[in-house]
Parts: sequence; structure tokens; C-alpha cells
Amino acid sequence: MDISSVPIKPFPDQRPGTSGLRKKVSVFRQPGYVEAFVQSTFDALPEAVGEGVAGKTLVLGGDGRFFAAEAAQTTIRVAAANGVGRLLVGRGGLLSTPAASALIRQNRAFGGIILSASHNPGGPDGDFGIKYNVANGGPAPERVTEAIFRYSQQIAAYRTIKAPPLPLDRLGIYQLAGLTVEIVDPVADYAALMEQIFDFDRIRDLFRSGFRFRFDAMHAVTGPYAVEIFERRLGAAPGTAVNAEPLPDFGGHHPDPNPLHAAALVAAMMAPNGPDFGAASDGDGDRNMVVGRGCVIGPSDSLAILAANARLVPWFEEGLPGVARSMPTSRAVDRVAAALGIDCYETPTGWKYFGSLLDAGRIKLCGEESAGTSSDHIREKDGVWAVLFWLNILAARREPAAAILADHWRRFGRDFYARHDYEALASDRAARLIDRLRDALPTLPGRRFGAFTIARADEFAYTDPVDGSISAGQGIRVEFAEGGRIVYRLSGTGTEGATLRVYLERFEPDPVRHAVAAEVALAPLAAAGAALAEIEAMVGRSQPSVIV
Ligand code: VG1
Ligand code: CO
Repeated sequence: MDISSVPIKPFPDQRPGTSGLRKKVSVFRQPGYVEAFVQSTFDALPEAVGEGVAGKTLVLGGDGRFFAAEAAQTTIRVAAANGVGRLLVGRGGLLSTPAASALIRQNRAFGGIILSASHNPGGPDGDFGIKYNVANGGPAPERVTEAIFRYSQQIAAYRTIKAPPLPLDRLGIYQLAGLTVEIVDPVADYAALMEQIFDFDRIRDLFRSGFRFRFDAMHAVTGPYAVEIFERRLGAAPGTAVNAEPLPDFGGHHPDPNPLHAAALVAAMMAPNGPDFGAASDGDGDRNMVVGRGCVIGPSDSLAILAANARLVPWFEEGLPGVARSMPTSRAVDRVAAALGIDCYETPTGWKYFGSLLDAGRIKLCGEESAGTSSDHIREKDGVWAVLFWLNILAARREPAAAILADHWRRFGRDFYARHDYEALASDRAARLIDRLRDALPTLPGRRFGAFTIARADEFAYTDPVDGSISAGQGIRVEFAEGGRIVYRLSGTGTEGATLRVYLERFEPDPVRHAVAAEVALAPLAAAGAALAEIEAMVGRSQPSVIV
């Protein structure tokens, strides 16, 4: 088969963000765009990780969104032309992000390519993404993504072969130049891993007792995983998994598991005779939302509850060595760690920062406020795993999820929490807002906003305690003397202008006040946050686009 080298000019915008390269589908559809990014990734690896892809095994899969089928075939041709030895591809091009991570680890692969824009909307006018994962199964660390970007800015040509598309819908093995392509079952190995982690017998008993569960796959990648694991292996009623068929346009919905986009699930859970427990996951299956009857459980609280109940899960029988959370995630899990006498690490936003702590065995559980939780079983966040963790706890405690949440707050206190997103802002104005806050940092302590006095303010910089790498500019943190914290940062996953995220939290030890709605409890802090950053004057918005 003839390998050709196709001359190409660098695309200026191929710098990966919080989680891979994410752009509008129209950007990815430019001739040579996918090829250039995949080639730059392969070109960067010898420098970034010490070895290239020649002769190596890679994993390829994604969430099946619009353009994924085409991008998969393109990637296969570039991989063949670059001498990749073996490519494991999920059937239909499908692999949830956690399943891809598991497959990399189980096969001791060199790395993997995930075709997904995660929770971003899909379709011809929606988003697409490509993410490279390294040999530990996790997202490429910053050192690697920066090298990829550097190579993308010097690229002169990409390599490819002429070959007809492979039939990815059938299990099978194909030869393409020197490359062996194996189309594998996307679910089987992942489901087997889950059986090693959780007490499946106990969860089966729970379902046998009449426990009713609803899992909303949002027409994204987790449908087949949910049907196999919850319904077939654990005996949940047929139809437990809804919207279970992965669709290229996610059924016209936005595959982001939050109360806004998973409104139908939340409505079902708020009904008086609704299911006992509900959950949803995102486009690529790494996020989770959990809902008890009558109450949505926030991701930061969920992480804390999983930490406090970890010993109920066989995988964590011996307890946790430590935990970690991303910086803007609420400090609820810190309270659990303190009670357990274990370490709690604070990392920048994005899963790539947990990898070294997990590899070193310093932590076994970690999570983010953005509905991501996972452990050392893989190196990605894991939606179905988080749901199984909850089911395992519910099966062991036999209490409603709402009672477990209330009990947790009684023991540890409640961290009221909200994130205000201001979307599609003019990029220069959003950047100026952050620049101004940064410049004002030395003058902030002592200033008053409403009932709040600033005690401390800084810009978060992180030194990885394992490998010493430094990541600066990770968000502005403001702490108040009265308790409470506000974090400001710009999103690194958006594809339209800039998104400003304002994270608000306030601790409430008194159980009498735990039932207050978060938006009520946080209203004064939110007002202080808007005034402090002069959000309206700086970006012209008096209200956030979304509150989660
Ligand atoms: C967001 C979240 C972050 C998460 C990232 C990827 O990033 O805040 O916590 O890791 O998305 O999630 P940002 O930079 O937009 O705030 V996913 O499910 O898109 O892989
Ligand atoms: Co995701």
C-alpha cells in the first residue's frame, strides 16, 4: 500500500485545552485538519514521552458523535502510515472515555486516541474533539500537550495511505500496510473490570428487593454499558437505561448531565412515586449526575460521600491512602479526609493532573465539581463506575440516597456550592476581567463586599508533588473572613468565545440550616462575587448563562 507524505501548512489553533483539542465540527472538517493534529501528536511523542508510535499498540474510540466515523477512518490511515503496529478500535468506533482508559491499561498499550467533545453539543453545527492518552491510560499531561502544540506549529507534511474505509461495525481483524486493526467489543472488558471493583451480589439483592433505578444515557456512549451492566449483569428491570441508543446528534440534546440538560430525569426523580435512584452521564461517559428521590446530589458532595463510605466497596476494603479534588471543587471531601486522617490534594482543573498522584499510589479516589469522579482502577473519570459506587453504598446501607446525604451533612457540615457560568463572552473582555483580578490581588485583602471581608486572595499555581512539574495561572481564589470562597477561571473546553466560571461556596456547620436551597444560601456571596469582579461592567452580563 502506498504511503504518501502530504504537504500541509500549520493550523494556528491546535493547542489542546483542559481536555484535548475541542473545536466546532466545521473547524475539524477543514481539509487536513484531523490529519495534521494526529501527525503532530505522533511527531511530538519521541520528545515528549521518549518513544514514538512505530510498532506500538494504540487504542482508538470515541462517543460516536457526528463526524466521529469519518475522523476514525482518517486516524486509522495516518496511524498505518506512521508505522503503528496494532490498533484496538471499539466496535462502531465506540469506546467510552473510561473504557478506552481501561483498554489501554489492560493491553499495556502505548497510548490511545479518543474522538469526543465530551459534554459539548454534537451535530454539524456542534463540537468535535480529539484527545491523546498516554500509557497509564490517562490524558496526556501538560508537558505532552504543549509538545503536541509546538509540533503542530511546525508541521510541514502528514503521512497517510490510500485505503478504503474499514467496516468498524463488525468485530474482526484487518491488515492495513503494516498495521493490524482489531475491532473489539467496547463493553466486555470494562464490565468485567467493574465486577472486580464492586459487590455485584449485594447490588443484585438490592434490585431483587424491588429497588427502582433510572439511568439516562442521554443518547450518548454509555447506553450499551448501562444495558449490559445494570440490566443484564445486575438484574435491574429492563428499561432501566433510558435514551440508551448512542446517536450521532445525541437525539438533538446536549449530553451534559446536569439538572438543566437532564431535566426529564430530574422531573421523574421529583415525582412522589418516582424511582428510588437516578443517574445520568455525558457524551463520552466520564461524567455522572446522581439523583436521589426528591434531591439532586451535587458532585462535590457526592465525592465526599464516596470517600466517607469507601470501605463498603470491595476495591477500597483497606481504606483510602489519600484523596484529591480539583481546586474549584468544594472542600466537603477535605472534611472527610481530615476525619479519616488521610491526605487531601488540591489540583488544577482537568483530569490530567490526577494521573501522577494515582500512579504513585498517593490517592485512590478523586473528583471534580464538574461531575467527574473516579479512582485508581483507570486514569480517567468514570460515569458508570460512580453510579455503581452509589448503588453499592445504597445496597449496603439500605437507606434512601436523600437520607445518606442529610446524614453526611449532619456529620461533616454542609458546603453550600454553586457554579455560575457566563458563556460565549468576547474572549478579549473575559481575559481582561481575569487580568484585572490578577493585578488587584495585592490590594484585595481587607476589602469589603456586602457582608464579606476578603481575608486572602491569590492565583492558583500547582507544583505536582510527584514529578515536580509546575502549572501556573490556574484560577483566581478569594477567601473571606466570614467563611466562604469564590474562584474565577476561564473554561478550557469551550468552542465559542470565552466562558467565565465563577465558583461559590460557603460552609454551614449548623444542621438547622442545611435544608436551605443553595441558591438562597449563596445569594449574598454571589452578589459579592459579581461586584468584586465587576462582571457586568467587564463583560456586559448582569446574569450568568447557566447556574449549576
Ligand atoms: C471542564 C470542567 C473540568 C473537566 C473538563 C473536561 O473544563 O470544568 O472539571 O475536567 O471540563 O470534562 P473547563 O476548562 O471547561 O472548565 V469532559 O467531561 O469535557 O472530558
Ligand atoms: Co466527558
